[in-house]
Amino acid sequence: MQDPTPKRYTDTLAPAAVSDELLPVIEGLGLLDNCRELADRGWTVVENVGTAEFTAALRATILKLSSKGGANMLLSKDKVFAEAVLQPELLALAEFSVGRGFLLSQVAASVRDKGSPCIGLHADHNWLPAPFPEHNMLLTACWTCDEYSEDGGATLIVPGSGAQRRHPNQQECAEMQGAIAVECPAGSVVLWDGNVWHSNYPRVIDGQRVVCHITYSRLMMRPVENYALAKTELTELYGKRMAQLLGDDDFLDSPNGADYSKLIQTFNNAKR
Ligand SMILES: O=C(O)CCC(=O)C(=O)O
Repeated sequence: MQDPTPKRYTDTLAPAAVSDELLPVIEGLGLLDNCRELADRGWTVVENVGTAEFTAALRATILKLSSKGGANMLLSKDKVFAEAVLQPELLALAEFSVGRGFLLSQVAASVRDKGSPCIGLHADHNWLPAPFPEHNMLLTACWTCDEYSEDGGATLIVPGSGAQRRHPNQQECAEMQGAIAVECPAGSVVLWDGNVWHSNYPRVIDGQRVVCHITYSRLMMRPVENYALAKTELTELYGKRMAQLLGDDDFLDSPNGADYSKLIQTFNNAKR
């Protein structure tokens, strides 16, 4: 008879380790080197994810849904996004990086024309206080629908920055010393952990750089109890501090996609 009590771990898998259960999946997909790169330098590129037709469909759908340089809250807007977030390569690398039972955090898109502004140097652990933990909390996967080149406005990375386990300061943001462009063909997925300092280059050539930005997060720090259905009533009854307790004071978990009006406030709150 099967033991009805599930095995309970008392240890924690080391940040760079691949679990016994995940290893055959990673090996089967040929992603062992990508795991090593994520662990050692904090970023990696997987080329030829999905088919060229899929990437073309993703690009066309993003362009259809985007306004003012992008779109967010995309998962339920077209099946192409569900297919993207469920790609076996992405799921395997997300489990490696942010742990079994990881969550989808965001499905957004950017469309960058010639002259589009740069996003600015940052680490995606932006709502975590420094020093960042040893285990990664947030994995970003950028599906490139166009070739990534420096002139084309590719993502830039500061190699070695992740080891500092902190946010870049204002001088580092201005200087971006040692930054390199991530160069890869359309149909690649560029992944980085929450520690790596990154931004993007200005696009100086014609045409558009279209990218689907997917983030996965570790499962922890969600509230134990979910008051989403009672939130409006509780906030009306008890006011602003209740709104904060129920997550209305930050840009996370917003019903219409990331609420960028609260972005700076969120990042500041996380550091105080
Ligand atoms: O658009 C890019 O190249 C960088 C995007 C980025 O910084 C992010 O998704 O955190």
